[in-house]
Amino acid sequence: MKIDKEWVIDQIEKIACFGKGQRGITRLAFTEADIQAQEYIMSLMDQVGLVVSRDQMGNIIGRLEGGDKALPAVLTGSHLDTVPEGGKFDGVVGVVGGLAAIRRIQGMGVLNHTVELIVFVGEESSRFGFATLGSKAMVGLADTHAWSKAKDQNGVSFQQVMAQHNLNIQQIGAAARSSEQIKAFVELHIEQGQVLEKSGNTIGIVKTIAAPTRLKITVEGIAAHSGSTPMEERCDALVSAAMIILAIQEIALQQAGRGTVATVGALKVYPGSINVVPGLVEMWVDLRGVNQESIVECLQVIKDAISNITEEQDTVVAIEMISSEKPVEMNPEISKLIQKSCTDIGAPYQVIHSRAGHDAMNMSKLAPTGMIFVPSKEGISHNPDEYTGYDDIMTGIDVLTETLYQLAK
Ligand code: HGY
Ligand code: MN
Ligand code: MN
Repeated sequence: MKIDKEWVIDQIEKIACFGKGQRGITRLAFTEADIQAQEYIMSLMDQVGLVVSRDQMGNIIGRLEGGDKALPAVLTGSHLDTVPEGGKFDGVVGVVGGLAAIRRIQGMGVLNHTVELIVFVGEESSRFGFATLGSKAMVGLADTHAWSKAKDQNGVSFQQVMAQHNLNIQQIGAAARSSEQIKAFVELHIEQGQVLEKSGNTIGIVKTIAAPTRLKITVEGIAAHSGSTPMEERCDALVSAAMIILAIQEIALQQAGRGTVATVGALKVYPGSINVVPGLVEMWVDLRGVNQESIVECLQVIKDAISNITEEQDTVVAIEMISSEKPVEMNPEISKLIQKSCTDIGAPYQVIHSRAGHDAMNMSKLAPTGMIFVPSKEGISHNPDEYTGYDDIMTGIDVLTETLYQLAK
């Protein structure tokens, strides 16, 4: 069945309405806007004739039954939740593109293998601090103990949010699937970098996915009166934090040649009043790379720098490792299949690393996994100006369709 570009544009634009704000789209995991987008996709899956269900984590599964039920399924999918003030393409391209590919496959007669479209919940770490919740649950890596203690910025616990949606955190384990059930997983996603745009290629075949190492750093000083406390008698937690942030920037720049990056993306100052010398600062660090040695070295140099700064500043620092995931290689056989689809279709492609994390990182532990990238304009993502041309998205859907067909026929 020919899927016209207008249908794809229409779906992406409709989903973009859920969580649309003054600046960009904010559709955090399990918020009203996220649930609305999920319900919209479930209704689309139903309209298209898929068998629609949710697992115990809340992941949505749309099945196009194959001719031989005994055979393992071929999966595609991505996520609908966004970062705060995000764009309309991150994750959505893989969900809408996956549905468009399945609609095309429906027109090719009944294939042997079942094909499934998955909408993974909670891919972004923005709300609860843990990334790719849904795919972790699907591969049996749910950390229900740590997740049960997670709270969002408003103090609402992950456990409460699950319960609000009739999901029981203690039953998340039942969402885990066995590798016998799944033949392959292929995810279509925007690049979120500028490699494809600069090279003029439309398709990126992902070789390695950089995985996040994340820290929470708490700096303790002494809150004091901003007027009556002499400069030399202060123990200013925010000054120490600022020195740590600059040190992290410097250290990451030294590792940049090995592809490692570090970001301090969130910071909280207490008590946060103009007339109080900050007594406490919390900050969150996101370290990424495809070279594990460089990540480990970067982490060690950051820790050494922190202890020097706090000694000099007479402040106290605690470092909590939130996560430390290793870079993940995509399956060479699946990548070869994607490459063959590109040549058969005549889509210009190249092999690429993913600097962003994805559900495919986890799914690669369950089944042979591959990723297809389409270009991001000026490499912008996690930003209201995130943009991917619809012709490029359609080429990505062409490649995804051909790859899924070859796997499922
Ligand atoms: O943070 C990431 O890499 C992705 O957006 N989850
Ligand atoms: Mn993202
Ligand atoms: Mn994403």
